[in-house]
Amino acid sequence: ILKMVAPRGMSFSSKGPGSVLRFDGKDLRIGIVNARWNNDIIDLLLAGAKKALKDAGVKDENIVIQTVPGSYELPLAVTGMANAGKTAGAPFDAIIAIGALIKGHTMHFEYIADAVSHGLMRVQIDTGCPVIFGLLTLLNAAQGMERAGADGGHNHGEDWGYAAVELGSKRRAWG
Ligand code: DLZ
Repeated sequence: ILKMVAPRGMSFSSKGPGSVLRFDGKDLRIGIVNARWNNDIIDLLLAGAKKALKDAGVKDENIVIQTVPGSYELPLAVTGMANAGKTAGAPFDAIIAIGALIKGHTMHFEYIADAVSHGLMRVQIDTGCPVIFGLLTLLNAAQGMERAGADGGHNHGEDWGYAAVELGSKRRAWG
């Protein structure tokens, strides 16, 4: 077993999806459903996701965005979007669900986080449409702003955009 040792004062990190694999999004149709709660965080994540989609070649007219009040509404709205796309003969290749849940003083956060996580997994298994999990489960708003790339940091929304293009492309290959 090869053991990697970081030089003194440095640490190795394998966090994140690794280097971005390039997939061509020019023919893909991507949906985004975002919750409006904690909208400072959401707006940045949404911008990051759109930036990545465009960078991967997804056309503006093939990016459809809907909003819902809060994260709890995401699974049903994503289901509706996936089904509506199929019915209209313009199926979505992937849908990104974006929400930011911030822990409060009651058990509310735990219940919603659990329900939404399971709900979104169920949607993609049931519909066959890849659902990208853009739900941040946060201990405070500052964690969310950091993950949304405020102050020039890494914006997780970009990862979700690229993940949507990768899964959308792969799903086409799977048939
Ligand atoms: C009610 C609520 C609370 C307290 N906190 C959040 C939150 O941090 N993030 C979020 O996306 N939504 C929150 N909501 C709203 C619920 O998700 C949902 O919209 C309402 O309970 C109505 O179903």
